[in-house]
Amino acid sequence: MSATLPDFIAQHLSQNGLPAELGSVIHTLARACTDISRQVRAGALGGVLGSAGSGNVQGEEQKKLDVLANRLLINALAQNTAVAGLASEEEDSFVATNEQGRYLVLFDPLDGSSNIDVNISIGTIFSVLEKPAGALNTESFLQPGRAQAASGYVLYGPQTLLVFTLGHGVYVFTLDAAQEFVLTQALPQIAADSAEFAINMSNQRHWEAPVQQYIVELLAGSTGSRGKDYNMRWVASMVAEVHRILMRGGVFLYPKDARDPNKPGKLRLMYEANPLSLIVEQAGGAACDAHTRMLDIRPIGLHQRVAVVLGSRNEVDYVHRLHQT
Ligand code: AHM
Ligand code: MG
Repeated sequence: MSATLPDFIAQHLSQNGLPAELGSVIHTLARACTDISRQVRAGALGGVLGSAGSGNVQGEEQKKLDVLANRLLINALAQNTAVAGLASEEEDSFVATNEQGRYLVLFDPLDGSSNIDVNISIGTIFSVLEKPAGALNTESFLQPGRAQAASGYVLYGPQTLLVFTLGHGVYVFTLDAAQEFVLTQALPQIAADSAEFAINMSNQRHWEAPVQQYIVELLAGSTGSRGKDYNMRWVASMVAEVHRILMRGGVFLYPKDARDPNKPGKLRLMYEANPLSLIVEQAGGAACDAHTRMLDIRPIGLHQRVAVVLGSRNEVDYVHRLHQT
């Protein structure tokens, strides 16, 4: 069980007939995230907290650590000849890197930005796609989540964890004192049923009727139609919510709401929803946008937003059914 990342990757690639370049992309991501972890842990001592004084393409305020993490990832990935191009939540458009590269990497450099300055878990989320033949353009990246060759995240919490899938189950690594990732859990499974939900309740009045109904049922607990009491959590770092669900089940919702008709959700399909949905599905859970299975959505834009419902299969299926009636 205590394999180091290089040992695990070598064995996992050969067992599953996967290309060495895919392993090298994971190594590069792991190394860059080790650097990010170091910066996160330094906090005020490293002068990395606070606002960067800039905005990203989506008009969101960038934190110093958002900018730093983005730079560390771009610099590391650009040096890997297996990476043809990358796309980041913090960049306006894609970045071409190595013409001969086989893979495209998409990432949210630091998810949970509002938690950076308050010492609450944040993370890096990544998605790896095969580059289609021909010239690299935005279209090259617009592949459904089902096509991901790998996805995962690094969670900077009480421990720094690397969690990823190469399409053959999910593996969890813990960063040790020598800054090496060591395998600490293989093939976690998300229970089909759960009694824990995560949603930002402050948006309640903006939700559509099926989500309103679902949450009313959960809040009614054992006195309502669901017949059991539910617990609620909201970290405001999706990466941390997904990790909790991976460890002990639950359902996470960031639903569509009525505030801005141009934004069918807050979260981003390519940098957040797809990579985390692949992790959830690989662990036996389910993910959708309330209507369509997340991994089947045909992307139309790099920064596309989407509604998200993911986690324990029976809860996600139930929310899906509520939207069909
Ligand atoms: P970010 O990528 O700018 O950090 O935004 C995404 C985050 C998610 O991690 C989290 O689920 C959500 O935004 C929290 O939103 P809210 O501010 O509504 O709690
Ligand atoms: Mg994010």
